[in-house]
Amino acid sequence: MGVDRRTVMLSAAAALAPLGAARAREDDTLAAAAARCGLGFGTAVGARGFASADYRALVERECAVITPENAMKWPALSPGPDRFTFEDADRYAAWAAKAGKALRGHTLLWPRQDRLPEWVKAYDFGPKPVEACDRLVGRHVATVAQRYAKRVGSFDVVNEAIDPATGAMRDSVLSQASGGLGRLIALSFQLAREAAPKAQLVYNDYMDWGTGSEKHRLGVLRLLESLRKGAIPVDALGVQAHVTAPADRGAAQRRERDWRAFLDEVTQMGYKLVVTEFDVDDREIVGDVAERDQQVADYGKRWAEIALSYPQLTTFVTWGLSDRFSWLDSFRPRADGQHKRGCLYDDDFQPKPLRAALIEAFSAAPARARPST
Ligand code: 9MR
Repeated sequence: MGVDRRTVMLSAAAALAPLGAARAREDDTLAAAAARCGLGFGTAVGARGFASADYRALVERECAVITPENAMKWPALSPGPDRFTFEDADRYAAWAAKAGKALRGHTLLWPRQDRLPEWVKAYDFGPKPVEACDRLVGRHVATVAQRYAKRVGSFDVVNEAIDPATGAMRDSVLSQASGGLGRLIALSFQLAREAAPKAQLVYNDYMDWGTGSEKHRLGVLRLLESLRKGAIPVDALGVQAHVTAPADRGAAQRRERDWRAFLDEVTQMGYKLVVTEFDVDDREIVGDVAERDQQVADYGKRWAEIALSYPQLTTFVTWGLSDRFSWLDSFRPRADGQHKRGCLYDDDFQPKPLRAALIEAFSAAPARARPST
C-alpha cells in the first residue's frame, strides 16, 4: 500500500487527539486560544479600567466575555428602596453589545453584611420580617435580572453565601429577617430563572484548594446538594479562583487531590463550572520581578490545567487583565510593600509570563461543548 504502519498509527493518534489540543500560535489572543477548546475567555472591568481607551482596546482584543467588576452590584444599582440607577451598568452592557462580547452579570444577591447597601443594613423589616425580606430581595433580583435578561448570558445569582470560617451560611440583616439564608437563595434563583430563562445561573464563591479551606468547600457542597434536592434552578458553580502562589513550590501537587475531590463532587451533581475571578496573588513570593512573574505563571498554569481537565468548565474569566487596575493591592499587602503582580498584563499593558502560560494551558486542554456565554 505504500503507507507504513507507523504513519497509519500517527495519523490515527492525530485523529483521536482532542480538538483543543492545538498548538499555541505566535499571534494568538487569549480568546482565540480558549475558543479552540470550546472555552469562553474574559475579564472583569472596573471603573478605572473602563475609563481608559487603551485598556478597553486591550480587553476587546483579548476577551470574548466581560464582567462589570462592580457596576451591577446592589449598592451600585440601588441608592434606596425601590430606587434604581442603571446608567453605569447600562454603559457596560452597551459596550459589550457593540464590541460583540458576552456579558456576565455580577451579582444579584451578595448576602454578606459588609457588602449590602447602607439602606438595607438599616432597613425596617416590620412585624412580618420574612415576607418583607422576600419582597425586598425578590424585587431587586427580579428587576435586575429582567432588565439585563437579553444582554447577560450568565448571572452570578448568589455570591459568597457561605462563611469560610464555619462552613455555615453567613449571618446578616437578611438572614436574621428571613430566619436563615436558604429561602432567599432559593427565591433568588427561581426569580432569576423566571426573569431570564435563557441565562446560565451561577452560585459563585471563593472556596479554594488552600489549606484552611476545608470547611468552606464542605459548606459549598452542602449548599449545592440542598439546591439540587429542592430542584432549584442552578446551572453552575462559579469558582472565583483568587489563588495565592505559595512560597513552597510543592504545594500545588499536595493540594490537587482535595481540590479534584471537590470538583468531582460538584460535577457529579450535574453542575457546570465557571472560573469567574481568576488572579494569582504573589504576596508570599520573594525575589525580583522576573522570578515573581515566573512563579505566578507556573502556579497559575498548574491551577488552570486542573480546572481545564473538567469538560464541564466552559468559561474562564480573570479579575482584571492588568496589574494597574487590580484589586489585589487593597488586600493583604506584600511584606515589602511592593505593588502586586497577579494579572496577565503589567501596569503598562505589556504581557507577562502568566498570559503565555494560560495560552499554553488553553491550547493543550481537551475540547468541550461551546459555551452559551
Ligand atoms: O474587585 C472588587 C472591588 O473593586 C470592590 O471594592 C469589592 C467590593 O464590592 O469587590 C471586589 O470584587 C470582589 C467580587 O465582587 C467578589 N469576589 C471577591 C472580589 C474581590 O474582593
